[in-house]
Amino acid sequence: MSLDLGIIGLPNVGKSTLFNGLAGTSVPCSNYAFCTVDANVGVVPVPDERLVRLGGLLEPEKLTSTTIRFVDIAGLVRGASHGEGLGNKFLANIRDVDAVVEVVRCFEDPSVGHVEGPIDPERDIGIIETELLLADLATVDRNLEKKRKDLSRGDKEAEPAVTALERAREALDAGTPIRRLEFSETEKRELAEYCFLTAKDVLFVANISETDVGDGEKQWVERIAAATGEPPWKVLPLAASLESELVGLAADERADFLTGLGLEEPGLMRLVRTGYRLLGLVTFFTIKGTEVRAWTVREGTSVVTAAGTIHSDMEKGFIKAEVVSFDDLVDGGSMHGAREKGHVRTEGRDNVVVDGDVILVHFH
Ligand SMILES: Nc1nc2c(ncn2[C@@H]2O[C@H](COP(=O)(O)OP(=O)(O)OP(=O)(O)O)[C@@H](O)[C@H]2O)c(=O)[nH]1
Ligand SMILES: [Mg+2]
Repeated sequence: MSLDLGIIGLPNVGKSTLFNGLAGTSVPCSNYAFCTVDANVGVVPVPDERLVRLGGLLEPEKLTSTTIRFVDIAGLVRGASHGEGLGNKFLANIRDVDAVVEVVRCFEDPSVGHVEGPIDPERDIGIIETELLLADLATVDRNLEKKRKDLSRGDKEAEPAVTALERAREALDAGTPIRRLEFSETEKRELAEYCFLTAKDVLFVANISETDVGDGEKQWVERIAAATGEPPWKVLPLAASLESELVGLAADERADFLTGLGLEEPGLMRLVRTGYRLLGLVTFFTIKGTEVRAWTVREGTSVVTAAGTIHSDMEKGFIKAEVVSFDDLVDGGSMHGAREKGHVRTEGRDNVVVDGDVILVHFH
């Protein structure tokens, strides 16, 4: 799998600016609301120090990163569900993402208008939450009606869907995002097809002023965490305008630029780390012929399922896997060296993949 993130927020909060900073692109960003109409999609390699180390150690011809996909959509406004602004049809562009990145404007800039007036993260978060709740409510109503009809026509199979949708409706009506509910496995299966927006995990990006980088970040993180009831680690303070300036720089200039700002790494790295933590993702590596490659799976994935993400034949014909941790491979200096030191384990199909595992799959 590749991590798939949808970027949302009010107009003019810096979504496209952030997208450019993350995806290394230059889609239009400008000081007027609804600059973005059609969604921008960017796929970027996930930076991983370990992959670079493996490259140095094993000298493969090809190093392939795992990827992350960003979708930047139009700004949502109060009343979007009733057709205000661009409406909310474009939310369909992010129905199938793994998680949502909500950009909250925390930068003051009189030259960049805010659709609601003064800077007020709490108000903005409330507006977006309401619009997402209403979008989901519309989805529930459309489908609940259909399923109820099926049920009344004697289609017993519609029953679990009706029950699950009724529970979702009750929560949405009370202003509760679907992700806060506990569902049975059956209910989860029934609801999965509707791709509810409020069911998705959310990572908040506080788009702060350049002058708030460092000491000024904390206040924004605390405010957003308090307003959302989420733990502070789910709020990432970033200055989108600085991130987008990084894009045009060469690697050494980039390092100087970051150091000058007192930053250790680009926002992309921090966002990847938070995104992986949010979704419980881990990275494993494969060495095949002349290629060393990184892959992403959910925590708790068995090695046979992980093999399936590489190729379905590997899952079907799975025999066994040779597994060595990244540190042990580095210690051995090569696969051969790691074997000699007894670092390489032979594992069966149910072995759980751990972050940093280097895996060699044997299959028919
Ligand atoms: N001062 C300052 N300006 C910023 C920052 N981030 C974005 N901007 C400016 O704000 C304006 C809007 O930025 P966009 O990235 O287009 O905003 P958006 O959220 O994509 O807006 P829509 O596509 O209209 O929904 C642009 O003029 C940006 O240069 C920031 O961190 N600081
Ligand atoms: Mg935009």
